[in-house]
Amino acid sequence: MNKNVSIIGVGMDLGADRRGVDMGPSAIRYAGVVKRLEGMGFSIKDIGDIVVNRPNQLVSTDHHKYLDQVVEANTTLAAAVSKEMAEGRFPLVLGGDHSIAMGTIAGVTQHVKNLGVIWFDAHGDLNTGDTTPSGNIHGMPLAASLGLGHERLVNIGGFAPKIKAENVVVLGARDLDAGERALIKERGIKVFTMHEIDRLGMARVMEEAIAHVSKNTDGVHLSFDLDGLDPHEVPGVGTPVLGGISYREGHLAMEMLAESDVLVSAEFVEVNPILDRENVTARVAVAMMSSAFGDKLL
Ligand code: HAR
Ligand code: MN
Ligand code: MN
Ligand code: MN
Repeated sequence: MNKNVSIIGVGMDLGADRRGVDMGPSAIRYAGVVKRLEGMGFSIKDIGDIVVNRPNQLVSTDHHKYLDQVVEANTTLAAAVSKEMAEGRFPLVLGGDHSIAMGTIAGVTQHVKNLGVIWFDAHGDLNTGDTTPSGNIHGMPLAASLGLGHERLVNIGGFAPKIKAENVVVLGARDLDAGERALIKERGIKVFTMHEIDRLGMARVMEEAIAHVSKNTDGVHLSFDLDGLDPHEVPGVGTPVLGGISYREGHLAMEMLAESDVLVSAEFVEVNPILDRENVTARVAVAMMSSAFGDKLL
């Protein structure tokens, strides 16, 4: 893996419409991400946080809360990610609500033509303005990256679509809305729900997932929503769903990803320190990162 890593924080919670994940980047830094990765031999450049403008009241544009601010922050993020990659560095983005994946992926795909994506999440994030039950944009970034939904979200970074449905794997899903289920079937998106993880085991699921996202792609992006893990282990997430991936399974998944050596970029999102205890969720995020980056026990 690329030994030069750029950390980019995005302290945004507008896509979730609930306070707390704006402090995610601070919590992850406090949990020692820089030291941990430096200890593994990585050269870390922390570029700090992207500026996010927060209005003092809710602004909603037809089924999309805070559309202007989310588009603006993601446009800035896409440029920052692209700049770091142009300098030959691996972007490691710290969220923030999951809407920031639109900006990360828009930046990465300026350098990687056919990008595979592993979407680690309790949710599908495959809603559009027509199907969203909440108007929260963090439920839409995977759809937008596939070119579906509001044209301003779809065109972040100035081009669309960013990725192809056949190059995506969703891992850990257990709360999918009706519109998302329909889209998964219609587009044939590969989804390993908790049912498949229970049934096949994480090792087999990851073998299949890695093969799927590596086929006909030039690199893989890891979009890691901490709520993919079980809330008993990571209570500090905005939208917890019971019955998630265990610490051990998540850890194994990340180790297998490291062994496959396909990652070109990664983001860790939805850490909410307000709902956490003793910053354990951010500490788990750092542990998952170090495994994904090839930390070895022996
Ligand atoms: N599916 C629901 C919606 O679109 C909830 C999604 C959001 N939560 C997340 N994203 N944390 O993964 O409103
Ligand atoms: Mn998500
Ligand atoms: Mn989620
Ligand atoms: Mn739901």
